[in-house]
Amino acid sequence: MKLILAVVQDQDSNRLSQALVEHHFRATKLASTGGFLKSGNTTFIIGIEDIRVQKALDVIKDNCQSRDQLVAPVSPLGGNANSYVPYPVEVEVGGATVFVLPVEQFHQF
Ligand code: 2BA
Ligand code: 2BA
Repeated sequence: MKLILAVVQDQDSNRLSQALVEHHFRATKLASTGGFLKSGNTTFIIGIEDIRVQKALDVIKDNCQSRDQLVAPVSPLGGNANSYVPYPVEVEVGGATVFVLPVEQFHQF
């Protein structure tokens, strides 16, 4: 068994939820926050048999898209003035950042 952790953009989370249900995958959604942009994203936890991992990855890939996002400048107050960028910078936020971990045990009580 494997555990898939997928960090996706909030805009894609409902579509991905529906697609996972349609394909009979079980999942849990957590509200999360990106460390860099400090804005909301969604983390899916999907416990799954090894043989179905690739299909789940395909579903994630098909339902999540990358987007460019502007990062507003942050005042250097209390921070490092040398790294201060006074204008918005565009970053590409990926469709999904996915980790696949081995599961040692799975219980449902
Ligand atoms: P939910 O996804 O809201 O599912 C609630 C209950 O609905 C499940 O109870 C199960 O009885 C049923 N269910 C869910 N998905 C189904 C499906 N594709 N086909 C048929 N029935 C389905 P539990 O199995 O006790 O799960 C309780 C909660 O634990 C789930 O809430 C989900 O948040 C989490 N969970 C369960 N299995 C998971 C897994 N393999 N990976 C990640 N999270 C899981
Ligand atoms: P955030 O940390 O808010 O990052 C959003 C986007 O900003 C990233 O997109 C990347 O393009 C850029 N970025 C992040 N950290 C950066 C840095 N130190 N320097 C320059 N640019 C940076 P993605 O890479 O597609 O990541 C989207 C979200 O996925 C991240 O949101 C984070 O929540 C999660 N994530 C990405 N890589 C991760 C990792 N290795 N471990 C845990 N979570 C990760």
